[in-house]
Amino acid sequence: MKVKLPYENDTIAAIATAQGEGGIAVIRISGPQASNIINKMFHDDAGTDSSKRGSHHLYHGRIKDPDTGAVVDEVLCTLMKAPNSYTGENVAEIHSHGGYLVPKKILELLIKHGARPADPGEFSLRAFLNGKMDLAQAEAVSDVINAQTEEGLKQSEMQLEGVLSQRIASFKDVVLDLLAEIESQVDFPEEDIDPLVKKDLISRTESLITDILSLLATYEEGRIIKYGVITTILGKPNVGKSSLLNSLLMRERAIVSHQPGTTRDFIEESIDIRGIPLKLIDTAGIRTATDHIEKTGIELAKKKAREGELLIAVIDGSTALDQDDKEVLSEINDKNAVLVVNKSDLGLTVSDKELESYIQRDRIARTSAKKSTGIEELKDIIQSSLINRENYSKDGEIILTELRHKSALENSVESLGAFLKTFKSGESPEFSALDLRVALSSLGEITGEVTTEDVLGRIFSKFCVGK
Ligand SMILES: Nc1nc2c(ncn2[C@@H]2O[C@H](COP(=O)(O)OP(=O)(O)OP(=O)(O)O)[C@@H](O)[C@H]2O)c(=O)[nH]1
Ligand SMILES: [Mg+2]
Repeated sequence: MKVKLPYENDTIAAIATAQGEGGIAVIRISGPQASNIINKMFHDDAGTDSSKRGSHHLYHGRIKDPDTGAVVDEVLCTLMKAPNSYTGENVAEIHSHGGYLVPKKILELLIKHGARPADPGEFSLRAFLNGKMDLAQAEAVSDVINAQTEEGLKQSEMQLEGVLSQRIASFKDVVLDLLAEIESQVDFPEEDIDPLVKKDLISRTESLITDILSLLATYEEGRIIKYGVITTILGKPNVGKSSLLNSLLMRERAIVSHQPGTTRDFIEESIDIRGIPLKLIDTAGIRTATDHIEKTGIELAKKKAREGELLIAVIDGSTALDQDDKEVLSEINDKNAVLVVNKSDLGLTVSDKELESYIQRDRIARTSAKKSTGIEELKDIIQSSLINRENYSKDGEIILTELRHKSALENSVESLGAFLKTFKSGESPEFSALDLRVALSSLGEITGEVTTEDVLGRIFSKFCVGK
């Protein structure tokens, strides 16, 4: 989306619900002409004069084509007058019957009578521009819609509530205080700063840097929770890869058979492991195959393993390691990997000692995919291989999920570091104040006080239409 500031305040409309079969659909319109346009086509049951209809009331009635008088649908309609609406403008919502045709017809009527089709995210963009929410909150709207796990949703809801924004505001307060004190010195350039005051300013800056760094450390977890991890299951034929997939999913998704070479193509499934969304890929067993289709499947399996962020290598622990297993284990290399020693119910013959040269002991899980044992331990190992335990957030703590926020915080730490350096070396207060101003502006980028048309365009174009 191209955003041009200042924003032209026309009237936009879109279908806000997912297209397709459904009980109801919501068509939304926002802007100065919203009520005029709605009043041309909505007729409530009581025949109320449109000027007498209350704001934030739900009216039952009909949408009629203003040109022909033909009834389009029986609907519920509400008008939310500015500034008390999502966008801060006049907003109307029509709740019509669902499906493809009815909402499309209503949207066409709105457009014919003066509205413009909304761009993706344009309602939220307007909400941001009209001060209804800050930029971090607006970003959270799309995160709530796209959340893949309960944990991801919880984080997005917290960000939407403004928890991250408050944290950033508390950082900004510290910088503003520092700035006020430093700038008060500008008027007395001939006097040196009291050493006690200087010491205090330094220690406040240092503790601010520590606080920002501790928020930055949560990004590892945040990124994973938001975007998920592509995870490939790799192993020679018949070791139980598909059984393991089924066991993790707790349903019979993939075909399992005693015949080696059962899985040919790869199978992709999403799963929530301890709050982490994994895209789990079951692949064809790795061996020296002669069959063309199987060979292609094996090449694909290796490719998937190299592309994935996490590798789950599987061996049959009830039999000795052979050349095919060793080839699979060689794929671990320097990858983030977990090793599953499967078929533990048959008794394990492969020892840790044999596996040590391939992988650390704490990355080895012993399972029986057939009996679903060892699966919880495997989940623990997957979780700890993705998120460093020390960085794990405490319950209810906000974490960083957005690269944009991470970069801005890193920049602010850099500027605070530069401030410390110049300030400690006794540079003029005016000079050190400059770095504090840059730090403040980096923090302001997160909540959107400092922003550009480009940044806004990039953020809101990722939204769906109607949000
Ligand atoms: N006893 C025992 N048998 C298992 C276990 N896991 C899988 N099997 C059996 O091993 C055979 C192969 O299982 P699959 O899950 O199809 O193996 P795979 O690794 O996907 O095999 P390919 O798709 O051919 O590469 C089946 O007969 C499974 O029932 C286990 O933990 N214990
Ligand atoms: Mg299989």
